[in-house]
Amino acid sequence: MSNTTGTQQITPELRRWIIEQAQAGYTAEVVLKSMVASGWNEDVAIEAMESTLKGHVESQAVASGLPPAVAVPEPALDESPLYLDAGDRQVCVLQAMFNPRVVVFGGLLSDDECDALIEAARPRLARSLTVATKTGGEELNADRTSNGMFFQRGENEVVKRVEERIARLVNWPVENGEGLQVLHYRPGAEYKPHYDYFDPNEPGTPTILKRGGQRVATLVIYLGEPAKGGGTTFPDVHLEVAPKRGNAVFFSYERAHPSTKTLHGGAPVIEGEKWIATKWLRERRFE
Ligand code: PD2
Ligand code: ZN
Repeated sequence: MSNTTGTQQITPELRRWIIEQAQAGYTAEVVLKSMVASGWNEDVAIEAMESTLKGHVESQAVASGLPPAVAVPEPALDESPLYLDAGDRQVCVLQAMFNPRVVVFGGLLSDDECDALIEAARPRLARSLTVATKTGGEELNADRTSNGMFFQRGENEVVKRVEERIARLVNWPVENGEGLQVLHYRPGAEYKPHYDYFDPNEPGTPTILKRGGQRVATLVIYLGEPAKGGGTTFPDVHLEVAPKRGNAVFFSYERAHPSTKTLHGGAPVIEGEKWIATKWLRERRFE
């Protein structure tokens, strides 16, 4: 029934016509008006235009060599709620951007939860490694001068609670998440701009993808705030998110490609110390 809405059918001819109108430069508003004038129900016309143009853009993207788009986590922001119900906590929506998809949350964690994660992580910190995409192993990286550690998924009560809250907030199964990673940045430490997805052109990537598929979204939670510096930057759109304790920045990427504009980095800390917890979300169960 995907091509019918009520009694009016969205035919291949209609889809072709919609694409032709768009290619001829007519705006969505003009095309919609003309469909309604010729007898189409407005809701059917909108659905026809949205699904047709989305499908067209996707097939053009794949035809031009981009990896196909996949489903990604997404908070329920359709009616622009000020708060989202994350199960055991109401989380504030402070900012939402569509391209790149970036959402800033306020009050995702309490101060006690931030402290509990820092204290559990502190004795286990080591110089951060990144995945070596050439081999699929891990390596020291000069672009990432923080210290870090990974919790196992569900490792302790706070980790479990936070993971369940995140799953509810962005509508993505707990099982698709990598373990929470805690990072500590001292003055001068930074994480140079990078993409979080695995580069499809690197030889080690197929091995990495066997476990859970691609990364499709990231949540960076600020646990401890520096006095100066240490924001999360998105250079393609000149955005910088302030590292406010308890807040978090979420971003998703439906394909492993720079067209998602999800290049991002951790700016150098200038004064004080920055602590974050990063949750990377995969396409499928990550076991
Ligand atoms: O610390 C950050 O703000 C940051 C920036 C970019 C963290 C990550 N990436 C990450 O953990 O992926
Ligand atoms: Zn990152």
